[in-house]
Amino acid sequence: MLPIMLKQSGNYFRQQGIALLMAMMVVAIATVTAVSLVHEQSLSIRKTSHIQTTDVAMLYSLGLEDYARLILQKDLKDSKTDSLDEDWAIGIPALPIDGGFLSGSIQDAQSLMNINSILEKENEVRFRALCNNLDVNPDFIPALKDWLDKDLDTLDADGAEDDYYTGLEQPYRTGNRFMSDISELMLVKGMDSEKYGKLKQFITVLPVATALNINTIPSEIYQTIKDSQDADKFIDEREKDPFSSLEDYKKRMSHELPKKGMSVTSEYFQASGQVTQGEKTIFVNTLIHRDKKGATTIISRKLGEFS
Ligand SMILES: [Ca+2]
Ligand SMILES: [Ca+2]
Repeated sequence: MLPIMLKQSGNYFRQQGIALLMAMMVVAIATVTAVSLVHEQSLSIRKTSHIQTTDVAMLYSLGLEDYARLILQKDLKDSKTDSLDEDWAIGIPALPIDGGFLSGSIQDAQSLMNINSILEKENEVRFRALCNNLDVNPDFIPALKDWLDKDLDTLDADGAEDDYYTGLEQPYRTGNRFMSDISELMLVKGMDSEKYGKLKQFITVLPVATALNINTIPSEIYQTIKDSQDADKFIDEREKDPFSSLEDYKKRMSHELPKKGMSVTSEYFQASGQVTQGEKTIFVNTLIHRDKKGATTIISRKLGEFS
């Protein structure tokens, strides 16, 4: 019996893990729903069935968000690094609920290039390499830096500050601060939907400059740090066993990474969910910060209905 158990143990524990996740999620959703329903009853609000359906879907969406926070808190107690073989990285497939179904996933936001960081030279160099590898013309980068920097001095001929944007047919002003949503990039001079489409899956905006987590970055981001010939070995090594530290990386890959801006842990995670109730589908995209003690904070939330 024992050899069979050992042989099956990986799969067995994986299934146990998923069962536990489902239980945590049901509790999270039930708690949010119960609290909200009591609140609604106390206000004695009468609503049409359309609004009620949307409201229930919204509550399930917030339940998914609570579930994401719980699983990230649990993760910090269970592990010292963050990698793609952990429970938080297991997506929730379409799960039946009363009147519909829901699904969700969590992505490590530090697996992506944080374009709010590109005022730092080494990050600009990496971002330029990403553009080059994806065949994206980098002519918008000076204007992006002007958008992020606080002053109104144009960097060079490709740069742009208020003078440029206020002269447009539909005028607006330069940001002069970190972006709060990646779609803001579309406002920057020189950016267009083709470039945005190619870059979008590899970039993000976070409220502070952040390190890249080498246990979660895609090969395309790795290739902005190290030569592409190392990328296959890097992904193979990481799949065998996530890197426990930058020192561990050095031992196994036989070279060092830049000391600055690299990590094996993450603090920012993007939780995404979809809830379908009848004909309505609600989506939620929430950026969560988890501090070193495991406390989670919602940084931003997009909650809406697919039309
Ligand atoms: Ca972890
Ligand atoms: Ca500026």
